[in-house]
Amino acid sequence: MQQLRVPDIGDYKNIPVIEVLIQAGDVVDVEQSLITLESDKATMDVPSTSAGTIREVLLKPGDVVSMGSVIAHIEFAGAGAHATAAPVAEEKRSSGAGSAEVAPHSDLMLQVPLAEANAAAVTSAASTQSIAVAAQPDTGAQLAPERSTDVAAGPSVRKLARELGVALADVKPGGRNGRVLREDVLAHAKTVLARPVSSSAPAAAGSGGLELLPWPEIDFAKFGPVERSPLSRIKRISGANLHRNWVRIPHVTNFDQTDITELEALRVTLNREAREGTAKVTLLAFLIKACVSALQRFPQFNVSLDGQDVVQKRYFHIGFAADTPNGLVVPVIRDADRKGVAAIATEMAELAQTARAGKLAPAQMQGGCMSISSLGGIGGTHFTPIINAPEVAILGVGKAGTKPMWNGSAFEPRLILPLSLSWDHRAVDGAEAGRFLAYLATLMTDFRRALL
Ligand code: CAO
Repeated sequence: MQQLRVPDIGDYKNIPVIEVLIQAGDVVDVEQSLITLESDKATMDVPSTSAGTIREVLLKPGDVVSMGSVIAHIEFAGAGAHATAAPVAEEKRSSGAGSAEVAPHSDLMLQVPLAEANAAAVTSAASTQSIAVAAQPDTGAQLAPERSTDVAAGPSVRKLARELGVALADVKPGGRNGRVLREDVLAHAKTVLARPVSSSAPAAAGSGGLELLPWPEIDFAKFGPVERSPLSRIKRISGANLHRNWVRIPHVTNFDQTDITELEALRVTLNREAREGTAKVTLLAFLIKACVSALQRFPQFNVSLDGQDVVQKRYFHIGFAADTPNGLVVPVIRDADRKGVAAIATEMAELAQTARAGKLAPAQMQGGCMSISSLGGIGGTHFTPIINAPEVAILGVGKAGTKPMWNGSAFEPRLILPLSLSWDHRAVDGAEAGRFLAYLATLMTDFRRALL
């Protein structure tokens, strides 16, 4: 029988134990967390330096400890089990009967300011989530569960939550001061697993969830010949993301139109005069530039929501939906504010080609501030594009057509481009969206304004 003690924890003394993660009878491994301590600056887990069976736990939440305090009595695992230097060190320690010969500071599993620990949890939670829905074409950390940064929990609890794919923010805390404990995470995971799951939609989360009927199971073959094949990988990934975005974002879509007669004339001239081998200047390249100007003028659209926080972006990366043989992808033009229309058109052509070859790297689809979905080359007027979270707006572009427009004294034929703007009503209001779209329309009619 040996003693497990609190190692060197720097200058800290009399630190409260906020969680005891073991009980008598538990079999622990080296590095397994025993207790969680919380000073005014940091939360830290104290890991075991030995493997074996816990015979007695000497601490409870609320006790205060310093270096050398005994945590528990452990009976070592059989000879050879987890043979590391740690048990030896432990033996020496106990034979020294309470001497200060304790594990080094680096034995602490984690010692970081709470904010950093939370940030790490958010990032990892994001990656867990993206595995759950397959890869995330865009967005990374912003897809993390909301409010995770506000949750009080020790590092080992965060680790457990990450491993189980549990969003800490969704867990009902059972500890003091709203602290989420290990048992809370396990109980939450059990409850979620026990819920009935419909084949088409995630289970309703708590009260107020979508209590949808199960997806109908139909034998289509009884109506006629059918073939069955799995969805493409891109469709599975984008489908899961689109579904989440559609369900979780309160979308509103505004419609407008803009007179692009002069711009189209300029575009045609530029392409006629273009040197051999240069990429065609496209309408979409102008639209990307116009979106940058609109984001600069209305920065409330260049944000992402992160729990109760608004992340204001100071960069201007614009995504564009590209139709590929395997499905929809959204490559991103980075720093579009620092690029000219011709450079953007060239980059777009390259990205679209890479996308169609199925060779886009994940980084080429990340970091967008807003996206554009253009169906103009195909047809249709207005539509309601789904916001590419964590962006808060997406521009839908329809097919331009010549329309009779009243100029104050007569009708004249003008080239009119239909525009749709879907926006997240949590981030922006209707009046702002109206102004954003009206400004964008004005720019497309007179692109000189983008210079202002
Ligand atoms: N109105 C009328 N014509 C348009 C137009 C518009 N809004 N936009 C483009 N066109 C015309 C162009 O003038 C061009 O004609 P010419 O060859 O005669 O010059 C033709 O359509 C092709 O356009 P383009 O080469 O400029 O390509 P693009 O910029 O329109 O599109 C890309 C590039 C990658 C966006 C497109 O190939 C694509 O994948 N579009 C589909 C996007 C999509 O799937 N959106 C839906 C997402 S939600 O499911």
